[in-house]
Amino acid sequence: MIDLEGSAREAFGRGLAELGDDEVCRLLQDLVRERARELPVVRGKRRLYYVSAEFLIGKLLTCNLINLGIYDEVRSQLAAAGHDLARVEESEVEPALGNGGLGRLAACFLDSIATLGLPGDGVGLNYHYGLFRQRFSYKQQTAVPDEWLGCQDVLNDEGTGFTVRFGGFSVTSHLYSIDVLGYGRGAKDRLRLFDLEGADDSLVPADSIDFDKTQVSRNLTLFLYPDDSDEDGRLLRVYQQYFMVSNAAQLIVAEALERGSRLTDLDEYAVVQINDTHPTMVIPELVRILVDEHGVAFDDAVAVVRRMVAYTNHTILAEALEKWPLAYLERVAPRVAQIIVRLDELAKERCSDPEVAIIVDGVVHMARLAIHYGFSVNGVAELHTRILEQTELHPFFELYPERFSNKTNGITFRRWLMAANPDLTDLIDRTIGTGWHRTADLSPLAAHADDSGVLEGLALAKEGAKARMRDFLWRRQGVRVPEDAIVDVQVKRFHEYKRQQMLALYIIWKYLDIKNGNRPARPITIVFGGKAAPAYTIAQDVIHLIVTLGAWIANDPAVAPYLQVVMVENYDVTAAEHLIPAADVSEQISLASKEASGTSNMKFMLNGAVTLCTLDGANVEIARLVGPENIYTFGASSEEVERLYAEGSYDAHALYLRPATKLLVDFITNPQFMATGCPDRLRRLHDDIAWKDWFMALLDLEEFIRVKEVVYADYEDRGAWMRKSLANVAAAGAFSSDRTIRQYNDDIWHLVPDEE
Ligand code: T68
Repeated sequence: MIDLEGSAREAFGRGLAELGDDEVCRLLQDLVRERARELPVVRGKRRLYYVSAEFLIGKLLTCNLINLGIYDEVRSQLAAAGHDLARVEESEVEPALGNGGLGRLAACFLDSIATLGLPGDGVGLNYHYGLFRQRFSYKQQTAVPDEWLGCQDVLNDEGTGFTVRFGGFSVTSHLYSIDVLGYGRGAKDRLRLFDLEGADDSLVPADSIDFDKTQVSRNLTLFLYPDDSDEDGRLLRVYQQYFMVSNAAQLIVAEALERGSRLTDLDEYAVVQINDTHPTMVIPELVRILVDEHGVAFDDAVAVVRRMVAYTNHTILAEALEKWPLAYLERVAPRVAQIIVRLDELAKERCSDPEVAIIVDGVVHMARLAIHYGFSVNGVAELHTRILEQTELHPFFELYPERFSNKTNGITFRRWLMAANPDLTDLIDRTIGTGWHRTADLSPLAAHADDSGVLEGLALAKEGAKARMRDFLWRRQGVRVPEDAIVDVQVKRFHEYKRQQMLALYIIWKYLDIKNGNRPARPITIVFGGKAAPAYTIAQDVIHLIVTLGAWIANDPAVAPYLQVVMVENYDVTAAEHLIPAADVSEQISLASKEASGTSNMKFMLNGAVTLCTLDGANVEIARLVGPENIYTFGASSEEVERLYAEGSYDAHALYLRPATKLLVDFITNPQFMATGCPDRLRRLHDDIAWKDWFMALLDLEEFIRVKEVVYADYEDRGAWMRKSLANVAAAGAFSSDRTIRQYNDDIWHLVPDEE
C-alpha cells in the first residue's frame, strides 16, 4: 500500500495537495529509494561487469515507478491531489554521466539486464560535471559545467574504495552506486560509480569547462572526455581510463574471491563487457593484479583474463579508434605498460602481420589489444559487423573468426514507450493487451492496419505527444511550434558523418522554394538537437549555421509561417523523451557505412515516426522489417561509398559546381545572411563543403531533397500515413534491448541467476 498523503504529512507536515512539485519529487524519490533498498541484489556464481566510460541514464523517477509496478497507483494518487507526474519529474535533475549513443545504450542495457534477472552491474565513473552543458550565445555553442551532483542525492554511498597506483603517486577511490530495478522483479542490479576521494570542484570555474588538467590527483573525475586537443588533456584521459579500470579490476577480483574463486578459474566468476575501447586497459590491469598481487603465473593469468573479457566496437571511423603513445602509458601506469609490451610480443609471435600488431611505432592500438586478449568482438548492427569482418578488422577476422558476432542494438521499451509516451502506451494496451510489456511483441498491431479506430487513436496519441513537446520547447527555450506542423527531427551528436549539414542545405532549398511562392500544405518544423565536441570546429560551424538559419527564417514574414527551424539547447535524455514521441519524420541520414547502428532510429520507429534514411547501420534492418512502403530510403550504398573512398575519386567541387547545388551552398556566404552570424565560421563551413565534403553530403543532396518532398506530400494523405506509422510501431519489437541482452547472454556472457 502506498500512502502518499501520510508520507507527505510525515515528511513535510503538510498534505500532498499543499506540496510544491519539487517536494513531491523528493517524496517520490524517497519512496523509490526505500523500496529499492529492500530488494536483494541478483545473485549468480558468474557476474557480469559492464564497464563503460559513460552511462547516459536520464531521469530515474518515472522509470523506477514503472519498474516497481507502482506507476499507475502513484499517478492516480498524485492526480487526486492536483499533481501531474510529468511536471513533478521536471524537478528531477538528469545525471551527467554520459554523452551519446554508446552511453545511452549502456543505460538501456542495464535496464534489460535487471529486467531479465541477470546478475550484472554497470561499472563507471562518477563525473561531477559530465561532458558539458550546452548554451547558445551569439548563435554559437558555448560549453559550461553540467552541475548535477549535490542537487539531489541519487547516489548510495557504498562506503568503500580502492587505492589506485599511478606512476609516481597514488589516489584513493570511493564507490557509489545507483540501484537498477528490473521491470516487475524482486531483485536489483547496480550501476557502480567510482569517484576520486578528494576530487576538487574548486578547480572548475562556474561558467567554463577550462580547468587545470595537470592537477590529476584532484581533477580525475570532474569531466567526461576532457578536451584532448593538447597533451595534458590526452594524458588526463589515460589517467582517467586507468583509474576506471583499476577500480573495476580490483572490484571484480575482490568479489570473485569472496564468492570462492581460486583466481585461475576467475572466468567462472566474472565476465567483463567493455563498451568501446575506453576500458581496454582492464585486460593488463587484471593480469597485473593476478600476477603481482596474487602470485598467479603470467601465462595462466593471461589465459584466464582472455576467457573473461569481451569487446563491443561502436565505430569504424579511424579517428575514433583509440591509440595511445606507449610513453603515455609508461608514465600513467608503468607496470601496465610493461605488461602491454609483453602481450604485444606474444601476439607478434602468433602473427607477424603488422596490421594486427598491438604496438606500432611506439603507439598502442587499444582495439587490437582488446581483440587479441578477449574472447569476443561484436559489432552493433548487421551491416556494421559485416564491415568490421570484411574490411576494418578483416585481418583479425581471418585470425579469430569464431570470436566475431553481431549484436544489433536495442532500446528499453519501459523508458522509450511506457514512460515517454503514455497516450500511445494506453492505445496499444487497449488494442492488443499488455503482454507486450514483458515480451516487447507489438506485431499483433499489424492486424489493425485497416482499423480506423486504431488509426485515429494513433493520430490522437501523436497529437498528445506533440502538445507535450510544444509545452517542453516553450518552457525550456521560449519557442512556439505551430499546432498543425509536421514535426521532422534529427537529434544526435554533431558530426560531419551524420550530415546535419545536408539537412541544413535542404532547409535552404525549402526556404528559397517558399520564397518562390511554393507554399507547403502545412507548417514544417524541423528540430535539431545535439552537442558538438568543443575541439571539433566544423561541427561547431554546422551548429552555428543551423541556429543562424533558424533566426533568419523566423525573421522573414514571407516564410516563417511555413517553415521553422528549432535547435534545442542542451539536448539530453529528457529532451529526447519529449521530442521523439512527437516526431512525424525521423532523420537518419548518415553517409552509408559510417553510422555503426544508431539507436534513436529505433526509438522514433517505436513511437510511430516514419524513417527517412540512408541504408546505414540499423536502418537496413528497419527497412527490411517494415517493408519499402513504410520507409523512405535514399543515397549511395555503403559499397559505393567504400569504393569512392578506396579510389579517392570523390570530387566534391565538381558536385558543388552544379548550379542547383551551388545556389544552396553559396547561400551560406550570402553577405546579408553572413552578416547575421559569424562570417568566419560560415565562410569556413562553406569552403569545407565546396572543396572537401569528406562525408559526401553533396553526393546525396539532390536525391535527399527529392525524397523529402515526397515525404511531406505523402503526409497529407493522413490515412495512408497513419498506416505507415502503425506498421512501424508494429515492427519495432525486434529492437527491444531485452532481445539484445538475451543474445549477449546466450552467446557471450552465459550468466545463470541463482534460483530466487
Ligand atoms: C555510437 N558511438 C555510434 N561513440 O555512433 C552509434 N566514441 O551508431 C551506435 O548506435 C551507438 O554508439 C551505440 O552502439 C558513440 O556513441 C561515442 O560516443 C564515442 C565517444 C568517445 C570516443 C569514441
